[in-house]
Amino acid sequence: MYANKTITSLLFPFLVFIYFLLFFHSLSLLEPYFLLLDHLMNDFSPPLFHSLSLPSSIEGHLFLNSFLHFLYHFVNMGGWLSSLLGKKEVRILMVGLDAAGKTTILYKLKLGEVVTTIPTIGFNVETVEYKNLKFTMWDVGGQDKLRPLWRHYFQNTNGIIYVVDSADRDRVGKARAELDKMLAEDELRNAILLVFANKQDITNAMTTTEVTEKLGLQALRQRNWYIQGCCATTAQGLYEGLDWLSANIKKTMN
Ligand SMILES: Nc1nc2c(ncn2[C@@H]2O[C@H](COP(=O)(O)OP(=O)(O)O)[C@@H](O)[C@H]2O)c(=O)[nH]1
Ligand SMILES: [Mg+2]
Repeated sequence: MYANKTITSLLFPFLVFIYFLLFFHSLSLLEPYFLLLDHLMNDFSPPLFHSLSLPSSIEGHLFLNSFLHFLYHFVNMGGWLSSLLGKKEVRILMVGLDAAGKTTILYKLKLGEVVTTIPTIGFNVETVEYKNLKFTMWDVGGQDKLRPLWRHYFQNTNGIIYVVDSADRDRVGKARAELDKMLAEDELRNAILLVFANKQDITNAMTTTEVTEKLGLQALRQRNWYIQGCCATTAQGLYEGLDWLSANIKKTMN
């Protein structure tokens, strides 16, 4: 009788806890719909409001918008919880020569706010965090004096995105040299490599086959790599590349 009571008193809070976890998790599954709704509200709000005869006044719009934001953050909390419980943090390093298109890619992905930090003069690091995903990015090919600073960002990197300007035939040799130096770093030995052959929209740009050859990718040993042609300004090819990255990072993390 006494033991029974103890078990029940322990079981109840436990069940309540599990219930809340499941509740938040199920909410996180709805996130894409909330995002879509939010997007629609922001971009097409006047026609949408008229057609649905929702309040078209500024106050009404603000109210709906903040309500959606509240819902969105509420839902995101579920995502945060489930990432805390299950998924590990994923770190992606995006590097390449200046003007390759890295910043354009980062903004095009619309993952959130891009934060620029300048720890030392001449070393700009841009970061974006999206759920359990951390993007860190900077230009390579500058002063070698700054290289020791990079190490700090290498640890626990799951994937490298190397961005190449396919139209820049003059500097592809330099791009190769920088890639080789990067891949020689011990902390990056387990990181998989995605090469974005960017600016495919420019006539006479090198094809992915040409970029593969010029970077010497075929010669890479013990490195899981993939090359994807893309155009950062139109986002063409970006998601195909990231699909490969996420599928292959998943494999290494299990
Ligand atoms: N035509 C074309 N221009 C691009 C493309 N991606 C980036 N650019 C341009 O290249 C320049 C450098 O891009 P940016 O993102 O600042 O390069 P980063 O130095 O690697 O960050 C900018 O003027 C971009 O608009 C592309 O796919 N096609
Ligand atoms: Mg940049």
